[in-house]
Amino acid sequence: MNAVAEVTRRPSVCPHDCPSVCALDVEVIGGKRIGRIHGARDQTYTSGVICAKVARYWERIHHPDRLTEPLRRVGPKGSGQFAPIGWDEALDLVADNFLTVERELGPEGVWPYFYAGTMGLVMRDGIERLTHAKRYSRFHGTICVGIAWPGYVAGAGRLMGADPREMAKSDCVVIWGTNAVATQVNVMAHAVRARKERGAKIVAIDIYETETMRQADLALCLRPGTDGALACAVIHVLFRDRIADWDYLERYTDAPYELEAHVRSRGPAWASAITGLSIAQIEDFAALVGRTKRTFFRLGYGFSRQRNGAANMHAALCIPAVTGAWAYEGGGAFHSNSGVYKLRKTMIEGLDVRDSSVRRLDQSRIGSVLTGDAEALKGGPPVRAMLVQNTNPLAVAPHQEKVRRGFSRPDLFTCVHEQFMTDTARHADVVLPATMFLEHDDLYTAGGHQHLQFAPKVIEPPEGCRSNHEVIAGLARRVGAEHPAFSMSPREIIDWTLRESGYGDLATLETTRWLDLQPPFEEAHFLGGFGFPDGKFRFKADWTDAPIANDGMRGPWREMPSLPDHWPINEETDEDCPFKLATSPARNFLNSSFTETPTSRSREQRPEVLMNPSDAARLGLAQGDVVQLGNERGRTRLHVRIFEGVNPGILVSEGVWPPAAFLDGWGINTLVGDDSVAPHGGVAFHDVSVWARRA
Ligand SMILES: Nc1nc2c(c(=O)[nH]1)N[C@H]1C(S)=C(S)[C@@H](COP(=O)(O)OP(=O)(O)OC[C@H]3O[C@@H](n4cnc5c(=O)[nH]c(N)nc54)[C@H](O)[C@@H]3O)O[C@H]1N2
Ligand SMILES: Nc1nc2c(c(=O)[nH]1)N[C@H]1C(S)=C(S)[C@@H](COP(=O)(O)OP(=O)(O)OC[C@H]3O[C@@H](n4cnc5c(=O)[nH]c(N)nc54)[C@H](O)[C@@H]3O)O[C@H]1N2
Ligand code: SF4
Ligand SMILES: [Mo]
Repeated sequence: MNAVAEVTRRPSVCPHDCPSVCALDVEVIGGKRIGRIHGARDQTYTSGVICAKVARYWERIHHPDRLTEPLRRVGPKGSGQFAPIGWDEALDLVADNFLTVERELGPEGVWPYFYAGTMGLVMRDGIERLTHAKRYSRFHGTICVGIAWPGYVAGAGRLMGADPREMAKSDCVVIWGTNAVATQVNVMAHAVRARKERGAKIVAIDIYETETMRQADLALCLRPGTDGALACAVIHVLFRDRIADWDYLERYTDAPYELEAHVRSRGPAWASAITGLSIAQIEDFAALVGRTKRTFFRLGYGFSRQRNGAANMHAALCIPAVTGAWAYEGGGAFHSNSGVYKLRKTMIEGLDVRDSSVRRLDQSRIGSVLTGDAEALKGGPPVRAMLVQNTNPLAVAPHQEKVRRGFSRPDLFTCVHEQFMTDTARHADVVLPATMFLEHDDLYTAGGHQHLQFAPKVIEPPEGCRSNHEVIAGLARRVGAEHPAFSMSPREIIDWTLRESGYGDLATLETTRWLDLQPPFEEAHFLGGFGFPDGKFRFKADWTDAPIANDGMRGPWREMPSLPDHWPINEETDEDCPFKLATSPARNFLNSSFTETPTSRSREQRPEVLMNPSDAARLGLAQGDVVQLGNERGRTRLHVRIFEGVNPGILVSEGVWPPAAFLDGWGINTLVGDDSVAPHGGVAFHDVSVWARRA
């Protein structure tokens, strides 16, 4: 008998590290397998649109290479030689090692390490509860938002902005430093709607011709790390041509006269020399945003991944405060809404047992931490044991040579909880198989919008896989960590969190699927004042007073400009390293995730570097030749793609490919620095000086 399996639709939420956090309708076949995934139509931000890689998620969740049994290392570190063991045996082994390190070095010798492979709050952040309950070394998450957020809050005082759905009501949408077509497709959907329905202009600002740039009405392709100069020149024109909104400036900003005087010497000619844009392009852009009150500045992460990125984010954010666009629906700015939720995370993260005197180690400096850099270790003991969940530092973290050297240390014990045999898992002593989002319950906030969403378990996991929560609870029992949430279910933790935060309860949220927590117009547009005691937008950033969680001042923060400026602190090119490299996202991958799925893999083909034809000719390179890139941190070989859409002297390599996909086995992050970026740390992924030669 060959009965046709029944297809049902179940609600869910995309767990991947993407500002869109889409509401999903998932086809479930015969109660067991996943079919096509659709965007939920009635969630007003997702509005039925999701990216192609998640629509074909069956490729990832039913992938034949998924990890389904705990493994113990039997060969040298990184060799990939493992033998299966039982769950109890595996957890005992991890606990024994953690207890030994604790006895010998104190609890700070253990460093639980995680990131946003899943954005579900219970599965992502539950590991913090174990950290705090045991006083293990704390984790300072800087790799993604570390530069951008301080730049935004230095001006606005709070991490929120105009309702992102208002983009559809704008007359001009400026997509600044984000390749939205690839990285958060919904931004494009709303902007294109504004173009169709109201004739809105779309401006894109990037350093090469991305798909987003191709779809824009005005595409500004500037030199990497020069957005601050562009912003200054725009502000110069706004004052010069008397299109600055002085009523708004007087009422809502801290130092408009100083700003006006300051940008007088920073006009289009000055900025043209720095940015590489023409004077006419800068004038046109300034006139457009100055004369279009409903201009929506959608500020992305990409342009913050420079050593001067925080200053540039702040500079760009100053523009709508000069035009007064904030006062209009469809006007203002948006970077992230992470500041709107204000959830009580006591149960999820164990905040009630957190000891602030325990050292915090910087996620981005994992290579330095693991290779014994005293400053990165904050003068404390070495790290000798790690639990890694939801992240793949051997591919995604900067200065890969140091990271790999660290993970290869014979005296370091590593447990990696993963869905696939990533590079990080391959270097582990114990590998544990993890569930995927459709196989567990979780609660989701978002960066790119304002919904709080619940996603229930939809199918059973493969036999052998356990959720992050189960692993954390299982380890807690074995290492003597105490907290009530270790014996609660994810549903109980979510219910407690919702109730205590004033968001009803889980039963209700499960029925409604999401809560729209967008603050009222007046608040989101800061019409009652910005997030500082005097309510004023700060043109004069006080970098030591950023109202955002941080771990103190980092990098050359003392040299940061206060008023918007071009801050020339980025890696210089010179005779030895004449190219600037950016490591921008690949459309079909999400960081290192989806590098394992067949369609994504075949669309992206292989690691490549985009190079202008004139540079290629000078180096004697033809399309598809192998090129070697290097700097003082290391070198790697990959194929060249000759491309007119990247300017001479600029190189772009898209995607965080597994190191093994490169000809020498060294990933693109071999070239990226792990020095702390001002003011609070983070990685300058798109600010890399390199040499290039025919290999
Ligand atoms: N398909 C896909 N989607 C993703 C991801 C992915 O890897 N692939 N990653 C996810 C994650 S974790 C995040 S944080 C977001 C990030 O998404 P985005 O906010 O889009 O940030 P980036 O991907 O870092 O870079 C965006 C663009 O900034 C450009 N850029 C680099 N330097 C500069 C500069 O100095 N000035 C300007 N104006 N532009 C510059 C890059 O070339 C790139 O095209 O995307 C998420 N979504
Ligand atoms: N060169 C370069 N490097 C970059 C960037 C760049 O632009 N250029 N971007 C940086 C940015 S913005 C970020 S945010 C980081 C992100 O870096 P990562 O956080 O490492 O992101 P992913 O590569 O997606 O890896 C997440 C891992 O989590 C696993 N995972 C997913 N869900 C679960 C789960 O429920 N449980 C467990 N145990 N595991 C799970 C996935 O299988 C995957 O291997 O990368 C950074 N690295
Ligand atoms: S656009 Fe982002 S949030 Fe939406 S489905 Fe794709 S990866 Fe997930
Ligand atoms: Mo990120």
